[in-house]
Amino acid sequence: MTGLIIKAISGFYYVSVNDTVYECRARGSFRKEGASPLVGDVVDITADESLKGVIESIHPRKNSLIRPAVANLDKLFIVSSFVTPAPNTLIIDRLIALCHFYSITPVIVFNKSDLGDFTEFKEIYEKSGYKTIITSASKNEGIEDIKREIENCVCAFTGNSGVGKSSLLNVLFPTLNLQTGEVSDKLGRGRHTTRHTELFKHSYGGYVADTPGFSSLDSQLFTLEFKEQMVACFPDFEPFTHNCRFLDCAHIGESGCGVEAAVKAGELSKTRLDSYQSIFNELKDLKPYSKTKKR
Ligand SMILES: Nc1nc2c(ncn2[C@@H]2O[C@H](COP(=O)(O)OP(=O)(O)OP(=O)(O)O)[C@@H](O)[C@H]2O)c(=O)[nH]1
Ligand SMILES: [Mg+2]
Ligand SMILES: [Zn+2]
Repeated sequence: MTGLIIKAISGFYYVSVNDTVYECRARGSFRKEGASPLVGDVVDITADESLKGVIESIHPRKNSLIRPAVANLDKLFIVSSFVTPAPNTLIIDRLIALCHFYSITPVIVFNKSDLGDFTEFKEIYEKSGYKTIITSASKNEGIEDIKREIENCVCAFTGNSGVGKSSLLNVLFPTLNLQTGEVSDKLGRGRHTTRHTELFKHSYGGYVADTPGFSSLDSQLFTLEFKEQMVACFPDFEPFTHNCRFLDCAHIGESGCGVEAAVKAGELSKTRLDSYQSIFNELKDLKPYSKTKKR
């Protein structure tokens, strides 16, 4: 049988086959091959009447992310909230770059609009051509816009713990009844209420995943492949790179940089260039692995 992994908890994979869910173990060889199954994987399983089974093989993936740990995404909703925690453009921009790298469409969501004004943030991302939605899970704002975006695709909600990912999904699909958590500690950090990634089939054609929130930047951009494609992961720079004086301009402060000029002219947000330069600096010393063996 062929099914979709909708949840993975402590070595068990829950595989949905025509809406029947089988509790599966992965064949031992996956671990040896370093290719563990992921939520979102299409898999072939063998199972018995007790709805227990074994994952025999994983179909080729369109893409896969480490965090959130999910495969075959069409779209990623990058959720921030106005306060506790406040939007961090570097985190948002890293996630957007990752989306471009893996051919996932990013949608930028600013939640908790009942607590403040997101106009400034919305402008940054709309200027760069991204779909940007302002929502309030508490006041039911922007929910229709999210609905339109989740239609007919496999998508996931990601963002810091406490921004309201599960709350938004509960407003969209009240029957999910997902657990949500107070943001109460003094630093305004969420409590990591959602503990695992789970895909839900919904009535608008497709699947949506709630995922555990994170509390810091992660390092999944640290690859040589990403470094080589980095400029393509900032497609909003493209209209301006033609104006760079030097053909090999890296947009890190060279004279006559077209991207910097666009920022000065107000055509591109400074935060986008700041994020690019910050990622560039992180990756600049990354080199192909040396073949020299350790003694
Ligand atoms: N004022 C306000 N509070 C909200 C809104 N959306 C969510 N919250 C509150 O924010 C807190 C965190 O919400 P969750 O939905 O648990 O956040 P999460 O992003 O799922 O967090 P993790 O599961 O830890 O990653 C809860 O107390 C919610 O009631 C909103 O639009 N406005
Ligand atoms: Mg949650
Ligand atoms: Zn340049």
